[in-house]
Amino acid sequence: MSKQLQTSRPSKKPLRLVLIGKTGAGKSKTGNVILNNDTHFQCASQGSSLTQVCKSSDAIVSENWVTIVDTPGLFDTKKNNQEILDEITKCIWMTAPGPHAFLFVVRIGRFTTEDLSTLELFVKHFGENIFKFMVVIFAHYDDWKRDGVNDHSDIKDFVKTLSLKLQNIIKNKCKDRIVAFDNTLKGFESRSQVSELMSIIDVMNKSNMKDENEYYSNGDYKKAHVVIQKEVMMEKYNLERQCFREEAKMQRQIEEATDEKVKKSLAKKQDECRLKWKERLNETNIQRNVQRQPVRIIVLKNVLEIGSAGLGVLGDIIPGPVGIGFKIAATVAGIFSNIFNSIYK
Ligand SMILES: Nc1nc2c(ncn2[C@@H]2O[C@H](COP(=O)(O)OP(=O)(O)OP(=O)(O)O)[C@@H](O)[C@H]2O)c(=O)[nH]1
Ligand SMILES: [Mg+2]
Repeated sequence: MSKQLQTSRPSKKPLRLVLIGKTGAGKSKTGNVILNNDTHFQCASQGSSLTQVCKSSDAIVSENWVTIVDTPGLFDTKKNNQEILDEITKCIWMTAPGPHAFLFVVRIGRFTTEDLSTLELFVKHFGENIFKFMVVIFAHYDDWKRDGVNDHSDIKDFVKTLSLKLQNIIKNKCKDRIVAFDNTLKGFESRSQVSELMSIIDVMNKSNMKDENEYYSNGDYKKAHVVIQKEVMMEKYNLERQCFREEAKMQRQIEEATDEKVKKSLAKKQDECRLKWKERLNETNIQRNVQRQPVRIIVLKNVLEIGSAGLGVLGDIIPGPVGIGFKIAATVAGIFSNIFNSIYK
């Protein structure tokens, strides 16, 4: 290659966050505020519940590549068990190999049994260990201050007014990891509450890393990780084939061109194309795209339902073209990788 290829995406530390909480607590809005853009998640209008399915979005925040999964207020939307399980499977898919933090969003001053039920639903599925990775976000801080029904401007004092059960969750289980969010703020003030959250997550991560668990994981997450890696491999193989065909076609055109000007312009086009392909073939980018595609979740659903059948033989246990695809991809990907490594790495 004539020029050193560079990728335009910065290599930031990935941070995977899951928003949980009851309907109307402010999860989607908080997600937008963290990602610094109101277009990531749709917010509910007064009194109606909006988010119906899990959605993932990402952006760079404080030097991290932050992926946030917004979840529906599972308990309040009266979903049946199967629908709840489907949403949890999606959440696992989108945050595999595991979330660095579960952000439990509560509307300050309105902590109810529904908030607790939502939390319990997640604890039931993910286990008590989830608390090691939990931060409580008190949203609607502006409303609470304006209501003036409290004598406490500090949320630490506010926590002392809560029921003993809630105080226990916050103090003993979440180790006082709390932060107030006024989602109506803009500019510097808005960013400073996000920075406070990021440093709480950072301290929590460091402490969890000492136990060799920077992010939350369980058996389902481990299975999801294996499935995603295989999907990434297949996707990479398909993209490399496309890229190979395009490269060969361009090379032929350059060799066949007789006019020097045309040759030069084709060579320039080839360089631009290689740059584009380098970006598309980047494994982190492929993985990000794979984890964004809801249709792929069906594969994970199959695996979780099959349970202990064994992950090493995914190609055998997953029926149909996907299973066959795994086997073919494993064999052929190696051959293609060698060719592409020489051009694109
Ligand atoms: N004043 C004020 N309004 C907020 C705040 N956070 C969220 N809201 C508003 O509260 C309403 C509900 O917020 P959402 O973020 O949609 O709530 P949600 O938890 O995602 O709700 P579901 O999607 O139904 O589960 C929206 O109108 C938001 O704009 C806040 O800190 N202050
Ligand atoms: Mg929502």
